[in-house]
Amino acid sequence: MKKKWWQESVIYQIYPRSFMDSNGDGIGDLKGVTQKLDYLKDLGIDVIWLSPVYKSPNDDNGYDISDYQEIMTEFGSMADFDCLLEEAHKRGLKIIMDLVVNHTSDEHQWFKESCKSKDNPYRDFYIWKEGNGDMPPNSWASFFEGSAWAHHEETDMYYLHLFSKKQPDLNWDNRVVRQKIYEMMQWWLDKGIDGFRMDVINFISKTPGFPNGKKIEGTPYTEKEPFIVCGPHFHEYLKEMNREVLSKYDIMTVGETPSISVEEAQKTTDVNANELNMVFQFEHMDIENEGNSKWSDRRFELIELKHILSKWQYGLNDVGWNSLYWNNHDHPRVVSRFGDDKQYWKASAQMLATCLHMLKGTPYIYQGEEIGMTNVTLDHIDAYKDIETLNAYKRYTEELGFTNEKMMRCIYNRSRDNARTPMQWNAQPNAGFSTGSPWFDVNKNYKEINVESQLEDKKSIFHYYKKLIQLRKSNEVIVYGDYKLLMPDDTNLFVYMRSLKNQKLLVICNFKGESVDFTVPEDEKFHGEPKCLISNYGDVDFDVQLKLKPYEALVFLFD
Ligand code: TEU
Repeated sequence: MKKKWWQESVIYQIYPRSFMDSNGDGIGDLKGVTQKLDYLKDLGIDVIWLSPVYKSPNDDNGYDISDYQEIMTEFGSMADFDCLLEEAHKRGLKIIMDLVVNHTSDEHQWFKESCKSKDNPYRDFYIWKEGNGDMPPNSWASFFEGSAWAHHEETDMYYLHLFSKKQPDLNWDNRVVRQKIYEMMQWWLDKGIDGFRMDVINFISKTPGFPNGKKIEGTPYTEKEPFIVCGPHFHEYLKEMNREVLSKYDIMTVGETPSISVEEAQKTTDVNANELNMVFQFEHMDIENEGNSKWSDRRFELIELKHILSKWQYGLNDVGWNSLYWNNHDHPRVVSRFGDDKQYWKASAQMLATCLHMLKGTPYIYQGEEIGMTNVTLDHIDAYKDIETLNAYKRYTEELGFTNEKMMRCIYNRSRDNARTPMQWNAQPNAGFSTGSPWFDVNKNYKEINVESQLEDKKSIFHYYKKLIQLRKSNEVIVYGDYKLLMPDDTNLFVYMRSLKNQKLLVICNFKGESVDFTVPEDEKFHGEPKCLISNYGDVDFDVQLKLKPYEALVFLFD
């Protein structure tokens, strides 16, 4: 396979609302991002993924777009965007934009027109259906609670919204809709942006007839996934988009694809398929789910995590390409989730970084991950902002019998707001994020966990990430080596090997807050001079038997 720049890159996700506020209004903005470009350059990343910065009423923090070609007023102006792009490019950093085209905001001009009458030219831009008597057209639930259909009084019909009521789904089966989207993408690409992260892109093609699936226990709803995930025209539309837009530029694309299977991911990311470069699979993000619900207070099990990640490593080894991530704006902070954010905060954050960055694929870092930012525990539900969290709290406590205590535990465990507290820049008020009053609470631990202190400390999590990124640039085996899981049944250690030509990389990660013994499996032979490439407690000489410290990570290169 021909090598690609995006395979050798490391991508850094910015959630602009919480990154850096340049004008003291409490909300992060584009000028704030520009101010921090040198910081990102120093970290060593190659590409920035900007979460949505378009005009939006912010029902879902910008994932509800009312104009794709305008910048959200709170974030600045188009001139600010152009300046950011230019300054990023000057530093050799690329920028990819979030492309949210499964749905728009209900305040988008297209939707406003669509609502006017049944024969409005824009009516068919969205998915309108007659009700079933007094009931919605089918029994699908929205991802944000309640029916996935909203009743429109004036025309007495229902429109589909897989997410909030204010996020009506576009009708991709309408050729004009697709054409409008492609034109808009082209407009951004002609500005010089370097690609797209495509929001729930595998939901764009729905099964005609909108059938009900299996009943979901304890709810009035039925399963919708079989009819929305990688639906009948999914690949056809992606190929069309690629032909008409993507293939004309040297860019990268990553699809956000909940519930995607390995087979579908292969079909989507196969270079010969001409669809997308990579996708975000969700299996390891759903690891603590209870049945269909993410609202659990369970902790993950390492065996299961190893099994999932290995499945994806093997599955996309020859065909396709993996995106590697522990975090984004929708998931809890990894050091709290799979590590220990108290006693072994630093060691476990570094171990987790090692474990992810040595896998095969393109690594993504979510803002604050590089300094080990943690989950947040706000005292009261009223302090939370995320629409998914707030709606779930209401339904689980009012209808499903969860006590406040139980639901708050689930929220501490899984809420998207864990990832959305402002970036911790220094120990000044509001963590240096804003001179005003931040739109969302700063995590109380900002005096201990912040960028400034970690820049000074050569042994910090920040410097460890920096080294991991540098290693990728100087060791092809990290990018292209084949993956093999060792010791699959070990409940404490995640051990794997990467190999390319004569080189072998042995990665040993201790997921336990205790010492654990390691013995090289008998059938594995390592030749050549072993070199410790990186480790989080100081370098160690290779031996066939080792004692790993709590959350220790060791990477040996055999050359
Ligand atoms: O997320 C899609 C998605 O699957 C999430 O809603 C997910 O189910 C949930 O966050 C898990 O808790 C994308 C965006 O990343 C998210 O921020 C948006 O809310 C959503 O699409 C709608 O645009």
